[in-house]
Amino acid sequence: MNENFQKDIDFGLSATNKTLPSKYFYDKIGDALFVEIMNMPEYYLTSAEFDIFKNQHQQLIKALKLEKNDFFELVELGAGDGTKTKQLLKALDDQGYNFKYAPVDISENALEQLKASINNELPTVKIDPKQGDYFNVLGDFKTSSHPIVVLFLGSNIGNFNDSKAKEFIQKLDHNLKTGDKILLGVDLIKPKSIVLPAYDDAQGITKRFNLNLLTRINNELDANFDINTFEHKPEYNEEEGIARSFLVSTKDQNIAIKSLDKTFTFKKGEKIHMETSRKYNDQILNTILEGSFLKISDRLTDSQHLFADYILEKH
Ligand code: AVJ
Repeated sequence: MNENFQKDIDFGLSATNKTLPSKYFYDKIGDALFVEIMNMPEYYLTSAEFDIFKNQHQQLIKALKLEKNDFFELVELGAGDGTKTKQLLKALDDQGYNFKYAPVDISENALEQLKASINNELPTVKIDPKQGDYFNVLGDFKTSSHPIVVLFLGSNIGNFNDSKAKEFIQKLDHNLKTGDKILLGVDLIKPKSIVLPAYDDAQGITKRFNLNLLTRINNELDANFDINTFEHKPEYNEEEGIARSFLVSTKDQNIAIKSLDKTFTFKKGEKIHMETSRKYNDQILNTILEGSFLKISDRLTDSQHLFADYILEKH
């Protein structure tokens, strides 16, 4: 991990347009800040998707075309705390569906906590957590004889640029059988007046979330970023439907990263691209699905039409 981290940071800061991978936001402090983000009034994504799971779980079950007597597996990629998923698990369990829940997460700690809370709140639900990178576990369910439903919620796919998203979908496609489904949660393209505040909150939590990666580089790679000399600047382009977050250097400066034995030069006003948060509609999702055997079979949205959970079926 540390070797990849070091390599990725070096690569990103050496580029003409400096960039850092947002997947490294999530250390212990980053995880806690993301929980704060999900609870901010401006961050509509989490509550909108929760609204779908709470109020439309029956429609979800119907759209997934599940059979009560056929055992199936619900695999959740990047499960987190499972708040939304528990709504669906409870409904399936109450109605006597025959299934097991297999949450996949990088964090052993997150999985332990999720397992404990499921055992406590939904003691009759079978849970089989898998620790690891999404892609490493995908191969495991290729050989399964029972139907698979993959949950990839929370607009997590939004952090991929379109070519990475395509790559991800192709890999999923290759590992699924005909009839398997994906429940894909995405944020919908909408006006800037709604999207931008979600990434530029009044309390400055998202700013701390971004700056935390610089602190992480300071701590883990022995660097000397002064986080007071970087400003948080999110942008949103409504035509393309992409939000991007940047940190902007407020002065000319050199940053030394000792473990790399390198110095990086920043001009006043120079930006580091920190995160991409892509928003979707049917047309964009269809271009991502092109060339795969996955097709949109259904789509549920929250009452305010902010967020969508798509059901994709492998043909
Ligand atoms: C977890 C990728 C869905 O892009 O909206 C929240 C992460 N970044 N605020 C997003 C995030 C800043 C989030 N995702």
